[in-house]
Amino acid sequence: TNIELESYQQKLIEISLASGALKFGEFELKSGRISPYFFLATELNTGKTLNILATAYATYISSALTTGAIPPFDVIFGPAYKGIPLAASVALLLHRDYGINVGWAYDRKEAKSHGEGGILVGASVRDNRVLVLDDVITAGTAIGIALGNIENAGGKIVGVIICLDREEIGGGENAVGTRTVDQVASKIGGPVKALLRMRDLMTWLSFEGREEDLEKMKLYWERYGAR
Ligand code: OMP
Repeated sequence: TNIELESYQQKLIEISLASGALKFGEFELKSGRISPYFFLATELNTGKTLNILATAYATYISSALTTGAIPPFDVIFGPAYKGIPLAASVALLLHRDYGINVGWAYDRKEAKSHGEGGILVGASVRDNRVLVLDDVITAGTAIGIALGNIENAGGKIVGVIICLDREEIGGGENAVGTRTVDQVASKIGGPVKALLRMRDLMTWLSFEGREEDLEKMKLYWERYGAR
């Protein structure tokens, strides 16, 4: 085992590689950047792999609550679509394994014009403290939509937990040189934490002796990494 990584991190990296959720190669990102790696959380799509992913979130969250790394919250929120099963399964594990009972909620991509209406579903966020779970933050576009939806519904976002922080500088004219996660953190006035960061993947590659992949990661870091 690699002593620089927590055991849930190590497990998550290994199951992600084995299931094809984490790949090294050449990939075009939403932002247009060409990346030497890609993480696709939806490839963790069996009971076994979802268990490892959701357990990693729940383990991190319960310990971060204890240390004060994240503030207490009332509702776990998973942005559509990929965040929805995450919010549900992590809420379940927090209760089952740690006795922490919180609500869970998500947004729709399109507002419903009939029935219950509205864009948010599940536990009410109004006047509640909301912890947002998501898969990946690169340039911060995807998460921004969910944050807006929660605020419009009267929720107080107290933090964001993502699976992978690509540790890139944000996009946009005024954002040059700032870490995307820091931009999000200052917007919500709370912590943005990750189960894995790009540097953890590099630690793992180095430990495994995968020099070629590591070299490409370093080049990408030089160009887009938040130093
Ligand atoms: P931003 O909206 O630029 O922050 O990118 C985040 C989104 O990009 C995620 O919600 C994914 O849809 C996608 N993505 C990944 O899933 N994994 C990656 O490794 C990189 C990206 C990406 O395109 O940046």
